[in-house]
Formats: sequence, structure tokens, C-alpha cells
Amino acid sequence: MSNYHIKHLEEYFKVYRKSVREPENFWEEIAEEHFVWRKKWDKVLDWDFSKPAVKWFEGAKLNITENCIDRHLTTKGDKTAILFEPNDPNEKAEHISYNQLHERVNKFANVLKEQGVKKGDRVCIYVPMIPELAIATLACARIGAIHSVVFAGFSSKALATRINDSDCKLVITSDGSYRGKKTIDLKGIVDEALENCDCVESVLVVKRINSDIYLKEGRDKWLQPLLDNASAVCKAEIMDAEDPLFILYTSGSTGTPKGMVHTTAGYMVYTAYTFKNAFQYRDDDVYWCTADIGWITGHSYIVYGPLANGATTVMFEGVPSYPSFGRFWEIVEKHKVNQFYTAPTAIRALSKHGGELVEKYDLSSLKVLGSVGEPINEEAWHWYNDNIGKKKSPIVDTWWQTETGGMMITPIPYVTPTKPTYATLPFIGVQPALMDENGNELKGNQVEGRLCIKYPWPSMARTIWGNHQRYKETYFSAFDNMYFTGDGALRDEVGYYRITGRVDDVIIVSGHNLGTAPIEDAINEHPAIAESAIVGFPHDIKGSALYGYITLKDAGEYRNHDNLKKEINQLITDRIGPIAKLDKIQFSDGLPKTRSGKIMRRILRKIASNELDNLGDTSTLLNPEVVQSIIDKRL
Ligand code: 7RM
Repeated sequence: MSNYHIKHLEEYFKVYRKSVREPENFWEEIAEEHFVWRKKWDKVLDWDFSKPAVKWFEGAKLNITENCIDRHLTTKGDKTAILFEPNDPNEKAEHISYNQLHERVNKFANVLKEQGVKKGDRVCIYVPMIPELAIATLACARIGAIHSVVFAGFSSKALATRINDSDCKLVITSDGSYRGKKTIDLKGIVDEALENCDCVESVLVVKRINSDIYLKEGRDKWLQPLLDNASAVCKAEIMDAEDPLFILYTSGSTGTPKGMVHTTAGYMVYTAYTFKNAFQYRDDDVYWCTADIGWITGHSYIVYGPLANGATTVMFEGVPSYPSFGRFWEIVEKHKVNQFYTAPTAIRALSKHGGELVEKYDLSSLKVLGSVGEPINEEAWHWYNDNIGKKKSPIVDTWWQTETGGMMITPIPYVTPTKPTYATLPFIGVQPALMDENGNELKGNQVEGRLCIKYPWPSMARTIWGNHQRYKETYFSAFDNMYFTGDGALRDEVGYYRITGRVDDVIIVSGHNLGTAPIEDAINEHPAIAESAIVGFPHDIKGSALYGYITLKDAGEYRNHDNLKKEINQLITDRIGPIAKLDKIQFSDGLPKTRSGKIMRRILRKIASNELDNLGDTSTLLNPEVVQSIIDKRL
């Protein structure tokens, strides 16, 4: 039996038990047998959550790019590593083999060196979803520089904050980017940001849209001529297991973004292992994750996890709606995608706008469907299952976070029986705990509480860049000796987990704890409704009452809104009980979303509570314009 590839439920239980009883032996075996090391570790794990300090594979020496690229060259040199699908469907897709990837990463790494980048330096990567984005991250890893990828949809202000926080000395960007019918002037955004960043010495610019851009003398350079002159041989820098690999910023509920620091060996081992199992990846499969590499999902499951397994990973430059809402399915058909990984918000949009477009395409290559980023509601789960998976492809609802580096609670497809809206069972090596408000662990099944993790796993973030104290306060102070996720969860009668949402989304109405997700699920069952978000607002008698923001499908616009409101509350009464009925219902054209598609309930909560003067920064939203229209129509 290979513990690396789980194929049956009994095997999962057996391996899981081993991973909990003898974690060090377990991870040592996985690390030993499936990766290449320049030197093995002296100690598998050293940890103390009270500091907090966690070290995996201490003393080991390696380079992650040797694991993601070099070691595949003898057996898979000609296999496609990265399959690039451009924004414009008429532009040819690009197949980058492992040999070619090797050459391009080495050249890029040599260019970085020439620019004076050294081991431990921070490099900001602000590049759209083109191959150079993945290549740039790997080039940094090749020479031991710490990459900080900033999603190329963030504003200049957000970019400057992130560049300054980690003192980046070099920025990689492009002249611009394509997004559906639009082009975006990325270089202009970088120029604006750099007016406030003294740490940046040079900027490398990838040519993508052939726009006429300004190059600042002595600072900015086109990348291509430098690559043309660079050697294709760059020795991999030998890194310590615990050397930082990258920083990735995640916004907290308050304050400045947190630069989560991920280190080398543990991150590599865990992302590779979860990728293999959660997608049941087999050698000739084509895998596609629709996320952007600017998010952790892209880092772990477009770049590192797939490449460490020698997989073919699709990178898509465009958007789901261009040239039509059938684009995702067109790509699945064209590249015969076997594993498809996306977010519930995309699933809902695709079901709303282009349900009939699905039929046009041959989706028979699909074997596994993934979901990530927020709780997947019941209606979206069924639509995905019925229309995309044709009831044959299991849905893996993968719960995890930027901070966890890799998937934490997820079914293993064809192994773990799935259940709609449930992330099901902890992944191998993950020890979840549900806690009550008094800090007691809720043992047994059929309990609901705050989701914590009791024991270290290899890919956990080690600190917040420049602020270890904040790391400790945010994640290790709510409960003794535990990592607190900020999420709530319940464990059902067989031990399956359902993530109920951020704990700050729990609303107590007349003394009853109500999770927003089940109420939203009930509402979303209504055929006229596209999306909903529930928040609490202060109420004299109930303490808190419920305010619902609801967007309608096109068909719903023609309905009488008062009747709709009655039907919504009837649905809630039927599904949950009268206690969960909404006091106020506002129909709106959209809901404010983060760039990664999460509904910004914080803003909706403030509007519902009439706290309009302190809405916080809305400029990083995907759709800042909806905020004003929601305010104008508030109840
Ligand atoms: C991977 C990612 C993390 C937060 C997390 C949850 C929510 C993510 C799921 C989910 C329910 C899921 N990282 N979340 N996945 N909630 N079911 N399958 O999204 O740092 O951007 O967000 O996202 O609240 O704490 S993240």
C-alpha cells in the first residue's frame, strides 16, 4: 500500500489514524519517498503553539524547483507542464513542456540575479494570468528570493501597501492585461504605486498587450531582451527547509493586510500530497483550476502542487463571461479537462447566465469537480453536480485558507462519499476541533462550534511578515494551544464537517444562534433568486434581527416584490423555522464582493445598521459601484 495515493475509504481511515498517532513517522515517509532532497532533515517536527513556533523537516536542504521541474525531465521532459489558454479564444493556446519550463525558469532566474536579486530578497510580482506569472514565481524560488504575488486586479494603493510592507526591491509586471473585451493598464498602476515605494530599485516589464508605456530611466526594463541574453543554466539555490518561500497577503477583518509567510519543505510536501489525493490526479490527466495565481489557491493548486506531481496544469487568462458564459465549458471540451476546480460564486454566475450554454459542449472528460473559497450553497452544489458533473463526477468541497497553505477538510473523490454543502472529513494529518465560547472542546458528533486545529500540519503559515505578535494574537490566542481558523463548523452524525461561515457571521436572534449560510441556502432555492446575503442589525427586542440583501435573476425582475418577500419568508419558515425569518428584505442589483468572490458582509452589516460614515476601504472590491446603490435603497 502506498500512503501517497489513497484509493479506498478503508485506506483513508487507516492512513488517517497513522497520521494522527505517529505524525512524525507518517510525514517522514511521505517526504522521503516522494521528493528530492539535497540533504535529509535532522528532525521531522518541532512545535510550540504558545510561541507560536513550528518547524518541519528542520535541517533538510532542498530547492522546490528541483522538485517541481528538474526531477521530471528524464521521464516527462516533453509532457505539457503549463497549458496556457489566452483571453481571446482565437489566440492559440500555448503548451509549455517541462523541458521548456526548465529553460524559461532558469533564464528568468538568471535575469533576476543580474538585477541584483539575492537569496532572501523580496520580489513583488504583479502580473496577469500569463505564463510569465508562474515562471516568475518559480524563478524566485530557483534563486531563493521570496516572492510576493499581488493579484493584478488590486489598485495602486493596495499594491503600494503590500510592496512597502515587505520591502520589495524588484517588481515584475506587464505593460497591461486582457480581461474579456477590456485591457487594463497595469504598468500605469505600478507607476502610481511606486511614487510611494522607496524600496523598489528596478521593474521588469513583460510585453503582453503591446501598449505604448512609459519606462522610467534606470528603473524599468523590458524583460524579453534580458531573457534573450540570459543563460539557460541556473543552479538551484540550496534552501533550508524553513527558509521562506513566499509571502502572500490576506485581508483581515480589521487593519492592514497580513503578509502570511510560507516556508519551503513543509509547504511543498503538503500541497503536493493534497493535490494528488483531492483530485485523484493520474499521469495523463489535464487539470484546471480557474483561480488566479494572485490567491493562495493559485499558488498551491496551479503552480506548486500540480508541478510537484509532474501534472499538466491549465492557466486561463480570461474571464468566465467572455466571449460568452459558455467559455469555461468550451475550454473543458477543447483541452479535455479531467479535474476542474472553481469557486461557488463562479458556479452561481454560470448557472444564472448561461445554464443553457452547458449543453453545447462535450464535458465527458471531467472526472472530478472542485469547489473552494466559501461555503457552497445547496442549489449551486446541485446545479454543478447535475449539469457539469452529470451526476458522475464527485464534487470535492475543499475547505482551507491562505494561512493553512493547503486543503484541510475535503473529500477524496471516489473515496469519501460526498454530501451536499459538506467539506466532509479532515485530510490526512489534520486534527480539527470544535470549540465552544468558553474554550471547551465539543467532543462527539452532532455538535457545532468554532473550528480550530489542534496539531501542526506541514504547510501552515509560520508567521505574519514583520509582525509575529499579530500572528500570535490573531490565530493562537482565542483558544489555548490551538490554531483558530475564524470559521464556524458543525460535525454531523457520522463525523462529517460542514463549514458554516466566518464566526463573525453568526447572528444571534432572540437568543438563537443562526448561521447565515443555511438561511441563504433556503432563500436561494427560490427560482427567481440569484444570490443573497444575510446580516444582522440591532433590534430592540430580539437583540439582533435579520436583514437580507437579495439579487434577482432576470425573470425575477418582473415579479411583484411584495409577493416575493412573502415567498422568501415562507421558504425560510419551511426550511429553518419562523425564528429565521427576515425583518428586512432589500432587492439590489449586486452584492459587494472581494476580488476573490467572497461577499463582503462587513459592508452590508454596516449599511443595515445605518453606520454609514465608517464603511472602510471599498476600493479593493470587485464592484465598488454597487455599494452606493445599496446605500441609496436601504430600508
Ligand atoms: C482557499 C481560500 C479562507 C476563508 C475560510 C472560509 C472560506 C474557503 C471554503 C470556505 C466554506 C469551503 N483561502 N472558505 N473554502 N468556506 N467552504 N470549501 O479561499 O484565505 O482566501 O479564504 O474562505 O471562511 O476561512 S482564503
